[in-house]
Amino acid sequence: MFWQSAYASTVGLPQSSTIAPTVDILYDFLVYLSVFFLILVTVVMVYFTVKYHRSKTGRETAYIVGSHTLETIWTVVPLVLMLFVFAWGLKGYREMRAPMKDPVEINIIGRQWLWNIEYTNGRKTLNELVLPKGKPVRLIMTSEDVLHSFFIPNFRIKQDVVPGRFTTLSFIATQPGVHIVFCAEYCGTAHSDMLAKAVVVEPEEFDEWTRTGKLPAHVNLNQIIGAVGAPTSVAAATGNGSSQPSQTPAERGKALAASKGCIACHSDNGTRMVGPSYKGIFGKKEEMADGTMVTVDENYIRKSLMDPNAQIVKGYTPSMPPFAGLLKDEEVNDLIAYIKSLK
Ligand code: HEC
Ligand SMILES: [Cu+2]
Repeated sequence: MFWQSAYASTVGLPQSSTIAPTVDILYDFLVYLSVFFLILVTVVMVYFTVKYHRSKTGRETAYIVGSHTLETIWTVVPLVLMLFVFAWGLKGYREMRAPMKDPVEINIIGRQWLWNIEYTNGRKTLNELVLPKGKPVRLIMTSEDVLHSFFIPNFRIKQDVVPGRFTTLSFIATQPGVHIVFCAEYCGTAHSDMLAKAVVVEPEEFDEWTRTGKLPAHVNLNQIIGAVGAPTSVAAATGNGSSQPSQTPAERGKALAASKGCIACHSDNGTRMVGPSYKGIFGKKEEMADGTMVTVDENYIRKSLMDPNAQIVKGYTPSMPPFAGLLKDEEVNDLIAYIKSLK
């Protein structure tokens, strides 16, 4: 029956990440609250319809001008309820957004209509996100063309993927197996085929996979957990993860820094040149020429490359040429990985 699948696909999904129960409890509360008021309003309405029916003789409609008490009640009660739900939602949101300790970082580039995924050792996959069970993971995502949205229903996480900047998702997956990933932002004709699989394995199996590209034998990529009504042709093009990476993104970034001429102005060993050294800048708080403080993160570096004069590091002249249009998204990711590696 349609209502059974509707139920299963909204409230009956497996809870496969640490945040999933937090999201579900609030969702259930909203559903039960709505049902409570639906019943309350319906019962009162039906009761009044019968009680004050026109056929009842000997009654004259009273002239009622209003009631401040009633109006106050039906304003204040929903207000309090809404604020309560807001505070509860905010708490969950902040939990989701809090930075995690030593996450496994994974770069994702969305494009019409697939997901390119790359790990810090250079292993690349198409539409196949392999994850270690019970370990913090941080996805660093961007889009090459239009807006996409990375959505793993079983994990209860969803984030827009935006061209020209990075957005991130942090989570801990708890259930081994294969989970479906949807693009949740309409992005053109093949949007509904923009599917991927999140494959959760034990941490040792994950390490093995990042080294060799071999998933453990017990993983069946066609057995998707809790995918009610999901298309059977999910991401047919999964799994080119078996090709051995020849270089890590950081190594490619180092080569790029040379070939794109960055080394003329930037050192990797802390020496000040025309521009600041890359060494140890990632994650640092820096002062800009206008006195504002910024934290060097992925978005800041991207901005520094594309539009260097938007934010000038204090003590330097704005002499860096803009690289907008000269660097591909992959190259920006590689340069960031390189700068990150210079601790
Ligand atoms: C002509 C010299 C020059 C070249 C070439 C150059 N930069 Fe810069 N870069 C600078 C200067 C000067 C600054 C500091 C002023 C500013 O913030 O724009 C800077 C700032 C930066 C910052 C911010 C550093 C910080 O401490 O906040 C990053 C990141 C950066 N450059 C990366 C690069 C990369 C990557 C390339 C090559 C693709 C590159 N730069 C090429 C001169 C250069
Ligand atoms: Cu999409």
